[in-house]
Amino acid sequence: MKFLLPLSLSFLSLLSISATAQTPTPAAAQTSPKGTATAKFKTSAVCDMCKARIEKSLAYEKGVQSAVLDVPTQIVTVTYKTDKTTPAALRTAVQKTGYDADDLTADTRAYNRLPDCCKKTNAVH
Ligand SMILES: [Cu+2]
Repeated sequence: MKFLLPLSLSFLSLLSISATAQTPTPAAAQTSPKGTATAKFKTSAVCDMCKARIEKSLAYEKGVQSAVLDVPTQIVTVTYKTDKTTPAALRTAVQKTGYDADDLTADTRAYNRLPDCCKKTNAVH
């Protein structure tokens, strides 16, 4: 009977994963419940300082509810109010912070002000 325990445990965790996955996000969501949507785009962030810098500047953007950057993948996930801002405006905010956003290139002056460790010529670290 012992061998059944791990099995039923993993079955339970599978169940709870699918239960939570159902609720909020149809991946490329355009209209989630309260007029919010989620945008994801690739940045040129290379370290935790970049992460903090980008998340902070996005947090100050009008209409942004949350911004989370994943350093290993360089992808920032932004939840925003659709009546206050657009993915294009969010990408521009990232550019002005000194980072690329998808195919948009970082604002040169902001980029030049970044510390050396945050230059995009560095590997993610
Ligand atoms: Cu950095």
